[in-house]
Amino acid sequence: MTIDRITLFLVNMRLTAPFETSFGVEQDRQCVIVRVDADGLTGWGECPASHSFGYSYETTTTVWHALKDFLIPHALGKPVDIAATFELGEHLRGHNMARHGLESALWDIVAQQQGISLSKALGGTRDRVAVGVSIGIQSSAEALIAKIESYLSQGYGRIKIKIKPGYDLDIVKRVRARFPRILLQVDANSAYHLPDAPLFEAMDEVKLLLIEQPFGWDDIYEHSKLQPLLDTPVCLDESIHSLGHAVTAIDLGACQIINIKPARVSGFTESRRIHDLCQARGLPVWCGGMLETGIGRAGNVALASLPNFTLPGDISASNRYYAEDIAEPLFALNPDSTLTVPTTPGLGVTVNETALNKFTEHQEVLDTDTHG
Ligand code: OSB
Ligand code: MG
Repeated sequence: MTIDRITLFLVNMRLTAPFETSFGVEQDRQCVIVRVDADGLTGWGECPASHSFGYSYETTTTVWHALKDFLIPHALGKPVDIAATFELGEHLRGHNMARHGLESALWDIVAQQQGISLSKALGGTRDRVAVGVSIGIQSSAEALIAKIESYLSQGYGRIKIKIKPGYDLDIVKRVRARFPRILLQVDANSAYHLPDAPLFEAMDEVKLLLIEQPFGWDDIYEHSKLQPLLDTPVCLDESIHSLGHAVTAIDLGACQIINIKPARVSGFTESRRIHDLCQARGLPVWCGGMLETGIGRAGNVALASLPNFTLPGDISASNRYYAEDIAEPLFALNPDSTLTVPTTPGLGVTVNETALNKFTEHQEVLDTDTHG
């Protein structure tokens, strides 16, 4: 394809409630939306970085820089495909969320050109994907239990709770005592270190589905020392940025499950490679979330339709995040705790440009005139 024009949107959308993790609290969610116009078609992607550091070193500012000053000038006005864009992105040595935003928009266009859904284009095999809900840190155990009750009554069949030092074993035990049979998992977002291993050994009795990213955001070694001490599977999120990291983690026995977020690993191309590796090595994967708008959510749903995504994803219904979204139709929870995979060509959602403009703080058009 030949890209004529790329438009970047700095978007700010208010979450229906603040979302607190071990690295901070967020209510006004910034992201960068990428619109690509090529061969008479329009594709969309989302870079779910935040206004500030926390989950990773990427922010909306670094994403903008990587896209505007490097990726986009090299992509405009000459024939490009997804493989070439992936190779180009490798030169960045990181900035995976920026890469993902552009790559997603290209996948959207390629699937439209083939007249198939993104799910089909990626090799998806399911028409519905199992999902759960990720619940931020609450003010008390009672407040957390009330939230869980509310999400269970909405039909969510898997609950993930965020933990941090001082809000961990005791809270998790109280939740388990109140809900003895639910599918329950925890996410520490890198808040602990190896000397905290006894805390996680004590969690074995709580019968969690998995413990997500207990140790450093870039650590694999300490996790490899923890996993053998536990019956509960360790799941890596922050530490896995590439296929190479996944190979290292599996070879070292650092985890038994991997959370794949396309934005964290540079896009759908690398996501699929990690998916295939895990399938061959016997590890289940699931699709994580980054509080995406309907654009990023559609991509996550498509990815989660691949066969080895056998655990419920952090891809909740649109109304769990935003009162008003920028893409339609909204994703709604089915009674069996699934979301339906779109079947129309491409991402399968339509961007509501009125809503997009309303939430856009800044926008910039880059085209072959500016980057001839
Ligand atoms: O660690 O999975 C995480 C949200 C923002 C950043 C990191 C994480 C999360 C979530 C929410 O857990 C997942 C979602 O529902 O989008
Ligand atoms: Mg996580």
